[in-house]
Amino acid sequence: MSGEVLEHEGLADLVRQRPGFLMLYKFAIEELMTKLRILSEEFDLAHRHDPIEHITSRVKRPEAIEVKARRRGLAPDLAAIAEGLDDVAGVRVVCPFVSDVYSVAEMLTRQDDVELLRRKDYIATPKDNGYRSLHLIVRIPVFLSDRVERVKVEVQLRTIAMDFWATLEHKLFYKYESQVPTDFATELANAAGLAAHLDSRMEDLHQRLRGPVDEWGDPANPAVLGQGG
Ligand code: 0O2
Repeated sequence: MSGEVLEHEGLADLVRQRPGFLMLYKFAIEELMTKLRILSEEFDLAHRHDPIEHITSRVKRPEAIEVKARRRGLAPDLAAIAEGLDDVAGVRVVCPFVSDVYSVAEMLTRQDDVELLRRKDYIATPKDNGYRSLHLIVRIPVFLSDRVERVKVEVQLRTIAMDFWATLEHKLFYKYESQVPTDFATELANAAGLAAHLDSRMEDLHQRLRGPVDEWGDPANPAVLGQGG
């Protein structure tokens, strides 16, 4: 067993022994979920379309933090984890249409207290296996009794079709220990292509049904879909 592995053994225990550490990430998730719920409800009221289908979140388990810290070669302490791991807090936003993914990302990151640290667009440039999603690493303030902490959260935004593919791929192969056999990898990439095709057809229908929109994104002709009044 290498020295590095020995050093990291017990990191999960250290995380567990400091409940305040993971609690900060839980609070950051709650703040972000509130922002997203407000965007969802208000956009729906203003534009008669809810851009968010559902939201899930998780705080990374101490064991998973230990494994990732080791893999990243981080020092086995809490400050190094806070600095070096971007996804201790994770929020996943599932949207109906691809255009919603980008609108939600835009509405979220233009808020004054949301600092965008990194943006990875796996929709514009899918991963080799076919994975598509928009990833944002943001930092948001968490107001505590005696101080303000700025906490990182990974936000994954994707459509229902992207989520379907990613969830099943995660079950089947993600973190598969050995190399995924070529024929399976090809099947997976083809399935991701089908999901992308489905997204583009549904987006097309969505745009056609909405008809022309004014500068606020509202239907220029409110009679479309009986949206008058
Ligand atoms: P889990 O189990 O979902 O928490 P990393 O891979 O994290 O070392 P980076 O640059 O942070 O490096 O990764 P990236 O590419 O931004 O991916 C972060 C997260 O996106 C992953 O977290 C997954 O949740 C998701 N993801 C990325 N690639 C794939 C993929 O090919 N398939 C699926 N299903 N999900 C993916 P974790 O911690 O790796 O996994």
